[in-house]
Amino acid sequence: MDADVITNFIKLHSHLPKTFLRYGTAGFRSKAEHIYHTIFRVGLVAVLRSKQTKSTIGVMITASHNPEEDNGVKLIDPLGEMLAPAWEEHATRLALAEEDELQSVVSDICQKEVVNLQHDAFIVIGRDTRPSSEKLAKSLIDCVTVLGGQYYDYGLVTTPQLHYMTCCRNTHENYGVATVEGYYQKLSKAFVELTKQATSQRDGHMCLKIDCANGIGALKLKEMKRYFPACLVMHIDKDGTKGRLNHLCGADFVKVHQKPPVGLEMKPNERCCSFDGDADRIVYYYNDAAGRFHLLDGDKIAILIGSFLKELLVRMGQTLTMAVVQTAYANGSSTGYLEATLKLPVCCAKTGVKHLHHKAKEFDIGVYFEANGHGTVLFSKAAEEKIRHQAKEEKDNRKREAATMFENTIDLINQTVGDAISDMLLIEAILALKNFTIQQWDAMYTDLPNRQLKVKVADRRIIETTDEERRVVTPPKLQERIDELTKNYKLARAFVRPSGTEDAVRVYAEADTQENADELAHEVSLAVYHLAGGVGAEPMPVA
Ligand code: NG1
Ligand code: ZN
Repeated sequence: MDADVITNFIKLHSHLPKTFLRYGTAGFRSKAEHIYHTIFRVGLVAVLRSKQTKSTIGVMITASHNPEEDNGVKLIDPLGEMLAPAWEEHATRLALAEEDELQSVVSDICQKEVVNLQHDAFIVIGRDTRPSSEKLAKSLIDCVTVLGGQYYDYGLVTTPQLHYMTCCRNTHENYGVATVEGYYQKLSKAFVELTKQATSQRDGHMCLKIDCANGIGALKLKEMKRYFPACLVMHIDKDGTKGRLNHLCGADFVKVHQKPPVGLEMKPNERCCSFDGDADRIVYYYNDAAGRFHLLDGDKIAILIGSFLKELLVRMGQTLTMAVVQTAYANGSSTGYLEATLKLPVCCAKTGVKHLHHKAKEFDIGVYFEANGHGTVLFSKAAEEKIRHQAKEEKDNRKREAATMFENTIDLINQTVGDAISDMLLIEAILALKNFTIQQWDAMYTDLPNRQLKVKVADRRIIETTDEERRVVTPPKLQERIDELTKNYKLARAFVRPSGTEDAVRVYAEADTQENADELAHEVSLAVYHLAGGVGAEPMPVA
């Protein structure tokens, strides 16, 4: 990249206010007005990464479940995965570099990463429905063009759709056709094939109300509707025609507040689910006949999918390795159920999908879900080949049928990243095949009551953790205090960690009753406030 290119590149954005954002768990994320400068630097990172990998790189503009006035930008690696850790650091360096340092930072990265600047660069771009996203996408296109790269703009797509497109383009469309239609066709075909044997379809069991968080999920589900069989009845709610994005609705709201989206009408026992703002998370829920709210979060989803896959493997007579990857936020009951009842190995990873994804790759079949509903299943290449071979060649009818179902399940899953649409279809298919109601699914095990809180501190980085974030190392007295508090409650567990996406420390507690979980979470919040430099008012007790 010669001096002229860099000069033209700087001209494009030097007038914009500079901000000091770092590439975190969710890429760069902040108030939208802080992203305008950063987007240019992201364009530069994308071009360099594309030249280095000789592959298409994705750039998604979204702030997911965060408020509408926020925005963010995230890079997608060639196989649809999160950006490699070394490049997260390069991205931060390039985002923070002063104009007069840029050339030397670029040269340094090119040297370290062996980037041949003569190679072509190709970037695919996608954005969510935030008002600021369109302008950011335009800036990104200007940037890629000035840097001599080529691009394709997918416009409004869900985050997982752009991950899928990136993977398709880099696998010669082995993974699927790199268009939105290709995505709809692949998923709907797999869904129709998989549910062929389900008897419950005829009883109207595949009837679902969907809160789309007033986001992109609504647009895409409406487009996709004509690809589905008539037996799948979807009522799309919170479609963006009235409310604001993620405001009092969406998967994050439902999970954190443990209540339905405000204004969503729910009949007793009606099956409902919520997407988040960019449709990469999903949680299910219902109100029972007594009006009590039941949440089926990422843990319950992992168990439904894990048990289904395990049953198929047994029927197929296959002995592939399989595990479920969770985080510290997984409900203790879910971990117990996986280990004791389903006899599935469980691993704990740090918060953030890249950690879970990485761990899940160690197995032939790796099911991973964050409790907040972000997750998917990964299949090793060898496992996939074995299963596809058995579906074709197996002589035993029962075994072949199971292998065919497994094959369709693989095609229904978006292996690149958690995908609300794909997860929803898989869950609906499994419920139909098992002839399960949402109540029966919920009854597989009972969650321990739990509570999540946030505490503001002067500098959240003073909290350092170990053991996959389950224990605090600094400040030194904090873990001791958490242990003392936890001892006072039955079946209790609590931990704290600095958020990777917000300026806050997150507190999690679970215990035998909701009152006890609330009390413990409040006490631990106070400990954080006093021992880790809390700012503002003391945390309030929770109702
Ligand atoms: P932080 O802010 O680091 O807790 C949140 C979620 C993560 C992940 C990221 C990315 C919780 C407790 N944390 O991270 O699981 O989804 O956002 O969006 O849900
Ligand atoms: Zn999201």
